[in-house]
Amino acid sequence: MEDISFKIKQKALAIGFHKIGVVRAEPLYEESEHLKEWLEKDYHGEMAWLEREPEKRANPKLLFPEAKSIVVVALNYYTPHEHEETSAKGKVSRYAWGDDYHDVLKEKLRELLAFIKTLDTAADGKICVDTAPIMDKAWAVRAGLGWLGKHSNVITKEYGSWVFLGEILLNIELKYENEPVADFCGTCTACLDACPTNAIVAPYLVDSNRCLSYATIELRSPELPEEIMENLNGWLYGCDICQDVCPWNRFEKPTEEARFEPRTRNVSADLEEILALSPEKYAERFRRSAMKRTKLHGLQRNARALKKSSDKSLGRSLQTKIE
Ligand code: B12
Repeated sequence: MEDISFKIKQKALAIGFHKIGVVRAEPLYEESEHLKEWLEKDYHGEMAWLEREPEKRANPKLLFPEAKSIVVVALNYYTPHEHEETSAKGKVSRYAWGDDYHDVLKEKLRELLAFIKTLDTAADGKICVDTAPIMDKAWAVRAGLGWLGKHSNVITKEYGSWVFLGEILLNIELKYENEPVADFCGTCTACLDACPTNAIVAPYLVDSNRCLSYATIELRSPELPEEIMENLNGWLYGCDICQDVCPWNRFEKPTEEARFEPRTRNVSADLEEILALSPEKYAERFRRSAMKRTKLHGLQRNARALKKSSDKSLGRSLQTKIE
C-alpha cells in the first residue's frame, strides 16, 4: 500500500500534475452544512444543478459506492500574459484562455487511472473534474494541496490559486499521509475589498448572484442585471479580480501545459468581432474551449452590455467635461 501510494504520486507528477494528495473517502460533514446554508441563502442563483442531491455532493460513497480513497490533483494554468484595458475589447478570465480544462484534466486522470490498474488489477475508479457532484475544493484542502482562500478558491503556496482541481475516486485502500495546509490568508482582505460587486459577502463565502464570473458564464437571462452591468470592469467572460489582487498569486509560475496557452485574440476579445460571430464561426472559434459554456447568445449579451456600459461611462465623462 505504501509503495502503491508513492508510485501513484510519482506517476501523477510525471503526467504533468503540479500537486497531488491521497485521502480517505468519507462524508464531508462540516462542508455539507456550509453547502446547505449556502443553498438556503440562494447564493447559488440559477445554478439549480447545485441543489440536486446535495448529500451526494458531500459524500463520495453516494457517488461511487466502492470508494475507499480519493486521489486529488491540482494543475497549474497560469501563463504570463496580461489583459488589454480598452473599451473596444472584453477581458476573458485566465482559466478560459486555452483549451477546455475539463478535457485536459480528464485525459491526464484517465492516464493515471490506467496506470493505477497496472499496479493493482482489482483497482477501479471514477474520474471527477468540476461537473461531477463532488466538492473539488473541499477535497483539495483535505488532501493538503492548499487552503481555502477568503475568495473561496483553493490557494497553493507554490502556484497561488491559478490551479484547476480534479479527483479519482478509487475502490482500493491507500496510504493517507497528507497534512492539511494552514490558512495563510491571515488578516488580508484584498479580495473582499477589490470585488466590485461585493460578491464575497463574508470571508470564504461567495454570493454567486453578485459575482461577475457567475453573471457572465452561468446566468441565462437575455440581459445582465443593472448592478452587474455597471460594474463589469471590462470582463466579457469570467472574472479574475479576486485572484489578480491576491498577494499569494505573486508566486504564480508559468505552466508547462501548452494547451493552456491563450488562443489568438482570446485574452482580450474584440467586442465587434464577438457581436458579428455567426453560430458556425462561434463553433469553430470556441471548439474545445471552456467558453462554450455561456453559448453564443450569452457571449454576445455580455459584449452588448460592455459596449453599453462603456458608452454610458464615456457619456458620463463627456458630461462632466462639459459641466
Ligand atoms: C459552483 C461553482 C462556481 C460558482 C460559485 C462559486 C463558489 N464560490 O462556490 C461561480 C459560477 C460563481 C464560480 C466562479 C468561479 N469558479 Co467555480 N466552481 C463551482 C463548482 C462547480 C462548485 C463549487 C461549490 O461547491 N460551491 C458551493 C460552496 C458552498 O462551496 P465552497 O465554495 O467550497 O464554499 C465553502 C466555503 O464557503 C466554506 N465556508 C462557508 N462558511 C465558512 C466560514 C469559514 C470560517 C470557513 C473556513 C469556511 C466557510 O464552506 C463551503 C464548503 O466547504 C466548482 C467545481 C466543484 N465541483 O467543486 C468550481 C470551481 C470551484 N471553480 C473554479 C474556478 C477556477 C472559478 C473561477 C476562478 C473562474 C473565473 N475566473 O471566473 C471563479 C471564482 C469565483 C469565486 N471567487 O468563487 C475552480 C477553482 C479552483 C481553485 N483553485 O479553487 C473549481 C474547483 C473548478 C475546478 N475543478 O478547477 N464557480
